[in-house]
Amino acid sequence: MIDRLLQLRQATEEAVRKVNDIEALNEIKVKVLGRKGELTNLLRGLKDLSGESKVEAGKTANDIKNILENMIEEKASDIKTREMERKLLEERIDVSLPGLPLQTGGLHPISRVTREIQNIFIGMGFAVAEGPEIESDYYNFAALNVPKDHPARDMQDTFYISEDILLRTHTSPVQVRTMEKVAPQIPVKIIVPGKVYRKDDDATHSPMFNQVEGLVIDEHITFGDLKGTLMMFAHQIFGEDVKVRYRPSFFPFTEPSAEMDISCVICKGDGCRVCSHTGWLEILGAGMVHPQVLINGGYDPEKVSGFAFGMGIERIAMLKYGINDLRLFFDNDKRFLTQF
Ligand code: 2NM
Repeated sequence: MIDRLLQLRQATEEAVRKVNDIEALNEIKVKVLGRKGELTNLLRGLKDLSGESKVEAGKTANDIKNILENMIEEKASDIKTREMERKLLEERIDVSLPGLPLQTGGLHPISRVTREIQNIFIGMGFAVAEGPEIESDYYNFAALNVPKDHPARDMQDTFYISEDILLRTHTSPVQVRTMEKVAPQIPVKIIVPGKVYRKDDDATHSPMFNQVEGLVIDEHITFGDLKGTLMMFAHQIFGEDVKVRYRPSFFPFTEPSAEMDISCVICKGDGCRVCSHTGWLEILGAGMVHPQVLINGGYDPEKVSGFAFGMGIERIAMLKYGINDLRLFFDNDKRFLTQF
């Protein structure tokens, strides 16, 4: 009996040592310790023994049962630990691997330049005003002294919604609306950013583009105020080293009128394709507000005077960033837009 017990112990220990998965280990456990297991069967045979040998065999059988149970228990926990380690290794995440870059949104270059222009004028005491893009003939043309036979009023140049309603061709109607609202208060110091619409469509003209216009009204406003304000603006947006010059021009709503040029930001004034070999770039139109426009806005031109100006944002942005094709702003190509 003892021999058979020792033999069973040795055989079982060997089998347990060799086994590597939990199912096979369970099979051994059932085969030896189960209800019909080999050790259980041997224990059943104890009842045929008697005296000393029964006691001895019983004790040995119980010891072996405990030893094997412990061994199988330990082996099971070994297998589980190894299985867990294998799984962790297999599912390991390399936390040092750089993550996928997040696609973050950003401002359109036109929005950036608009804000930059706004901030420069806010720094000089201007307020920002906005108004409707669908306008009446009165605010867009008549109040601004634009005569009935002016080419801008032609169907060819303006998007008409009806005979009297149109898409604004400049943001000046907002200046007139502001004057009406606040007159005869002084001073007026506003800039008006926004979309405007003209019936052009080619490489250098878009049917929709963005403008910033400005208006100052106060006592004793002179052309010197206009020059100083716009020179400050040019230096802040293009750099202190740019030169400015003014040329006479014509607008129905200003008298006198002028155009401001800056020394070419590409060639520094030497002459290149961008400045048509003149060394100068036209960047805005301006002038002293026409007395009739002041009257239309509710001001007395005998008591106050003013200057006004207007510029195209796309053109400023193209010069600032060295962009050669206007259509890039409207294509929505992320390869272009993500550069800003
Ligand atoms: C320009 C050029 C010159 C202008 C005039 C006015 C108003 F309403 F005050 F009369 N607003 N904007 C103006 C003057 C605009 O754009 C090239």
